[in-house]
Parts: sequence; structure tokens; C-alpha cells
Amino acid sequence: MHVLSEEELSFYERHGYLMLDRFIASDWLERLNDAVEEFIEESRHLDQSNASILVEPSHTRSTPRLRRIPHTVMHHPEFEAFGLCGPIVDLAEDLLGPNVRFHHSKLNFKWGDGGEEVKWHQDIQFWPHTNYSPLTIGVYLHDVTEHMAPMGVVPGSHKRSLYNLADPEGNWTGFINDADLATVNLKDVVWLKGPAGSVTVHSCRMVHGSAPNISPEMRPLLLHTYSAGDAKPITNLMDGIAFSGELVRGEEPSAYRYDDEPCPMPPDFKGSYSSIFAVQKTEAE
Ligand SMILES: O=C(O)CCC(=O)C(=O)O
Repeated sequence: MHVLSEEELSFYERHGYLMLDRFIASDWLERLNDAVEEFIEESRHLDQSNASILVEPSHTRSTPRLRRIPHTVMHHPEFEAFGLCGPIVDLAEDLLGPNVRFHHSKLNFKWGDGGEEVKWHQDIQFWPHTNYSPLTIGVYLHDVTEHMAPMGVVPGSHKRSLYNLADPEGNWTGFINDADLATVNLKDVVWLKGPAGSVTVHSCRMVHGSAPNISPEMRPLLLHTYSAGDAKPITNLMDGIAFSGELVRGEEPSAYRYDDEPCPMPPDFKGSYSSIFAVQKTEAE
């Protein structure tokens, strides 16, 4: 093991998530926050989203409101170094074994005074893989209090149902519908708040979401998804995205592992996928 104790590993196995206080040291935090400032500055020249900066509908040049930086590792060398070689890769290796495959990364801002809700969902239905090893590691770049829309997880939900993220008529929505949500133990939700540098980990099967950000402060959460080396995505969502599918640790396995349980499929996004915020709101972006 590099960074996790046996207790932490078995906690993840049992509950499907981890919260690691101040896991990222201040030098890395400073480098990442400096990179974030460059994107915010760049957004002051934008009226609408571009390939590296997605803005909220009410964004203006004088009052930036950033929603997401998609594929962070493609857009800044500090993000690339962090996502492919940083301390969270040790964490991924502890959880996934010696062969670790990078899937994607993004920075969800949740701007202050209303940064948008992420409705309850599981991730794997957005990007099904041959097995259920994928997990997402989040880094809070600022302190996150209960009013700043911390991520909420439902412990143990990774061992229960996989929901069709669709409305009762079968139309994909990207979130769990009310009838299915009634079967989720929402009273058990744990809100993962913590100081800057704290790290969240959640299984790709975990039911999770977050409220609107009602504080005046933004809540930048840098997210990276990795899988075990013996998993492969089965849709083309990340085709052509730099580094997606590459091993960040270990070597190519001689065989892939297939889990038995069927995974509900997403629609064919046909290259139009921008963010969970847009999908859940069915915005054309
Ligand atoms: O930003 C958040 O609070 C949650 C993000 C999330 O669940 C996702 O992007 O899948």
C-alpha cells in the first residue's frame, strides 16, 4: 500500500466511498489553484462556453460564472501532471491494484450563490465498462462547508441496484427518477465536506449528488476517474480525448475482466456530451 491503511481499504469496500481530510499537500493545492485562476481570467473574454471552459447560462464577461472545465488534463500542464502522476494516482493504485487506467477528468465549479444542483445518480450508466472497478477521486480545491454543496453519498448503495437513469417513459434523464429514488436510503446520506485539499473517493455504482451552492463562495471540485487495468469502456464517449484509456500505472493485462451484472446503457451522445449539469437539465450545448 502507498497511502491507505487496511481499515480505509475495507471501509471503501464496505461503504463504497472514502473521505480523506487534507490529503493533498499545500504545494500541489497552490499549483492547481493558480491554474484555475488562469481559466477564470480566460473566461472574462468569453460570452459562451468553448472547448475548455463551460459557463453557466448567466455568465457574463464582467461576472464570470464557470460551470466546468472538461478534460482538465488536456487543457493545462499542471492538471496533466496531477491527473496522470500526482498523489491521487497512488491512491487509485491502492484501491485498484497495480494496473490503473485513466478514464477522464473534470473540474466542477459550482459557482457561489446558486451553482447548480447535481441530482442523485450513479456514474457507471454514463460510461459503462466491462466491469465495475471504475472509481472517481475528487479534490476540494477550497474549503467546503455544508452550505457550499458538498458531495453527498449513500453508503452501501454501490452494492445495491443499478438504476436506469430515465423517466418513467424510458427517456434518458441522467438522474434517478422519483419512484426509484424512493427505494434509496436517502436518510443515510453522508455529506462529504472538508478543508481544502480533502479528497473524496466514490465507486462508479455509488448513488451520489449535490445540492445547489447557496453560499457566496465557489466550490471547485476536481474529479478524476480511473479503472482497474483489466476494465475497458464499452461506449465511444471518450474516443479522441487525450490520455483516456491510457495506463497511468502498471502494464496492459493479458485479459479483460467482465462482471456479470448488466449495466443500463446511456443514449448515444453522438459527440454532444458536455456535462452532467447540461444532461440533467436537457440543455442543448
Ligand atoms: O460536482 C458535484 O457535486 C458532483 C459531480 C458528479 O456527481 C458528477 O459529475 O458525476
